[in-house]
Amino acid sequence: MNKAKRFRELLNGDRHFFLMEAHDGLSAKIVEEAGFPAIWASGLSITASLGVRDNNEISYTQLLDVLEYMNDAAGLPILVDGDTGYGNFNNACRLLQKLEQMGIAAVCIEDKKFPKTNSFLETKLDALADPLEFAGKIRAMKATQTSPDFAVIARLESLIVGAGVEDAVKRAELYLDAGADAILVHSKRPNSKDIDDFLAAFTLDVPIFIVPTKYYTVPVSHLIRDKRVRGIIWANHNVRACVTAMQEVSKKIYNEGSIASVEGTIASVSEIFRLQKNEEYLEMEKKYLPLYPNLSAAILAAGGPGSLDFNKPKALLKINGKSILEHQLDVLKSVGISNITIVRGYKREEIQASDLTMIDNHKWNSTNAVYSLSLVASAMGQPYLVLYGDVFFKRYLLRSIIDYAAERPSADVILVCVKEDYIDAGYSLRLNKKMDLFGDDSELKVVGVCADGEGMRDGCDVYFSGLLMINNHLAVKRLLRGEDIEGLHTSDFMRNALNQGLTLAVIMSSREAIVDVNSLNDLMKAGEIL
Ligand code: SPV
Ligand code: MG
Repeated sequence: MNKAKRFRELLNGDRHFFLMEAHDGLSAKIVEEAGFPAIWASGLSITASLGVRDNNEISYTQLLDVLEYMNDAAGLPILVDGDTGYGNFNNACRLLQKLEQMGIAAVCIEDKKFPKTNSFLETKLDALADPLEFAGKIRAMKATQTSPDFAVIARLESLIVGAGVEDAVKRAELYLDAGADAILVHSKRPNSKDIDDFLAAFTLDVPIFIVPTKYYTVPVSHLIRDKRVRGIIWANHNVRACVTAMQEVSKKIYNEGSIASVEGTIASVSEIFRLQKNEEYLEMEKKYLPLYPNLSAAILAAGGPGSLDFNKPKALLKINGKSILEHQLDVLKSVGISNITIVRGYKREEIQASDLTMIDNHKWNSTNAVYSLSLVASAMGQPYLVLYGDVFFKRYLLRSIIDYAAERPSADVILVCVKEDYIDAGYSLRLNKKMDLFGDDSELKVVGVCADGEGMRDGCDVYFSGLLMINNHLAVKRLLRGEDIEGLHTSDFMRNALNQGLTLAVIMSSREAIVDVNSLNDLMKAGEIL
């Protein structure tokens, strides 16, 4: 439901409601969080917060600028203090058009001459607008609005300038006849006599707004005895609260030459971030910002279908309608990685992509993934990710491994590992320490490579998943230059790396986040990861 409609429902409801003053985006949001159903965009407060007088010193476009922030920051309908409409009927119509376009719910205009003065400073009888001219302004505004719900509220200043209740009633009737949706009757007395007298003399059954700034001691229960009293405006209390708080804190900091004693008495910086919806930004960043545009990745997709009864490279195996390779490319591209190399082998002509680099492993039938990796390594001039062609994983794992690599340049290679030997790889990796109960994997590294069943130590052995990051690309390039490279398995590569003094850091993942597809069962698991 749009804001004008929501305001219209409040107006037509059978209960009074409170409008709280706001003067900028932040205060509008605070009013909303406090629970109010609507906002009063006070002219006094907005001008004060801008450091000028409430004498039409700002233009209507400057008012619109402030309102745009307020309307964006809060989901509440806003009743705008439109002063006298910023000129004659024509200016008031232009104001209304712009407010409506912006999604503002309602405007209140007061029957004074332009330029106006704040009601609590006004004493001159001739400050009042000609009633017929003001009625014409309302008629023009109501004829201008395009939605039926936008509300125009006519504000009576008769009691402010001492023109009396009779004048106020006559004007109210005129303005309602011109199409006003409600009346605001203003008073600066410290008691409710003006309001009580007006309500007694005025007989039409329309919604009435009041502003009890000066008669704040009168209980609300008294003010709402007349069921027509619909909107009660707390008109300036947020700007006044700000002034007191800012004066106190500025004085204290100045006097003490320190901020130490005020910290803890004022909103925390994180509260400011919360009000600014920083969380929302972080979520959007995750979705839309290319995080790692300069990073490269290699996909080792030379292998055949393995034990799976399938006549294509395993990377082309489909999960939920898309091949493993397509899923891998999607996830890489979603974090901004577009510099991607694919090592092809078995049925290499079936793997095509014009925007990616292809390297062919012609010896795919007699070599292992390490040989494919060596072909990539010789071409790489910076750190890079490596995805075995059959590994399937959640996107956050990429971020974990990349961020880990950036934070720890001393980690030469980073391996994503799992606790379970579901891969049946024939080897396990022995870690420097036992995983604790909470899975803290900071500073985990490989200290040995064990053949299967070779004296497993409880909690110290893990399995490589098929996702790794080569952080020290130069050292790995050297390591993969050996003559025996064609016969090496992944476990040999790791042993050699340890022998050369490289650090193989480990990030642990659960099986719910990464699957190496070797069987139909794995295929089903991979489908669940999506
Ligand atoms: C305002 O809040 O700007 C008002 C109400 O117009 S008053 O200040 O009481 O005139
Ligand atoms: Mg005002």
